[in-house]
Amino acid sequence: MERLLITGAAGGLGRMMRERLSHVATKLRLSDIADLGEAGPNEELVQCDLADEAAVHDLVAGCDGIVHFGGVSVEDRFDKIMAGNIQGVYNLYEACRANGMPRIVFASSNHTIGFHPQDRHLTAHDPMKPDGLYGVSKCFGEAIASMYHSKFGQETALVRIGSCFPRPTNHRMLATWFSPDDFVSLIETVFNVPRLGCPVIWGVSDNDEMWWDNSAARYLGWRPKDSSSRFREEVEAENARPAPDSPDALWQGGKFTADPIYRD
Ligand code: NAI
Ligand code: 15L
Repeated sequence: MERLLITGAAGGLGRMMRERLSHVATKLRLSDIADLGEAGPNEELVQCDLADEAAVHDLVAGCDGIVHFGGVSVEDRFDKIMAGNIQGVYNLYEACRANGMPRIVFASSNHTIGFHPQDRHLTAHDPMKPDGLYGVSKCFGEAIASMYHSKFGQETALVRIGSCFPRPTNHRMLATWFSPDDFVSLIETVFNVPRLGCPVIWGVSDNDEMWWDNSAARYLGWRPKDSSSRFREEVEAENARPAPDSPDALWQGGKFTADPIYRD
């Protein structure tokens, strides 16, 4: 494709993906509210607050695909979540509707279903059970994507990311780890398949312990190749096993289930 927009490009995932996705498009348009550093040879940098509707319309104009990482990525005050993840996602979908409906990879989260217990195996059709306001905002993102698909045909991959970091660092992440390489191969698939639709895709590697069943998205032809198993010994040596009655051992969303409602 000619131009791929990556929002949230100054964040953890954005920084990991910036180089890894440079082959996907002739130009990468990288955006964040935060500083993005120096532009590389095929990069355009645009500082933009997702809550600013006019700025998001300009940001999306001329883009052929979008990887939407931008927004609040953990539990926080509602006003902050509302600006980035609710107003921001509405602005993004309206900007796409006005600009040829480029395909979107939406960085949803396991915290949409965090209050399901770890011994429950989930498919894409199981009910949401968000574990905080952050999780609720990702449910909103999935809902708006679904509505724009049904009403206008806007295609979005709703990737419920487990834990996408260079390596798993605790016991829960042995089940939730999504390797950056597997995420890149998923993004390549999303932009290459003839028909995407608006599937929920579990963003998880082929880990030994598996809570999520991706069969509803099998038509895409994507299969993860990595597994957290090669890190198991290190993770077990570095971390005590969580107590059986602790959030990290009970709930798929782990510690997020114990977060308060932040107000100040
Ligand atoms: P991050 O917090 O490191 O990056 C998010 C970026 O969004 C930041 O650079 C921040 O400045 C930017 N941002 C926040 N509010 C904004 C606004 N109003 N306007 C413009 N930019 C704004 O998070 P990370 O880990 O890179 O995650 C990226 C996306 O993936 C997030 O949407 C997160 O919810 C989602 N995700 C990440 C997971 C992971 O394992 N890293 C797991 C599940 C979901
Ligand atoms: C998320 O949704 C967060 O954005 C990320 O920072 C991790 O906490 C991840 O979930 C997780 O559950 O490990």
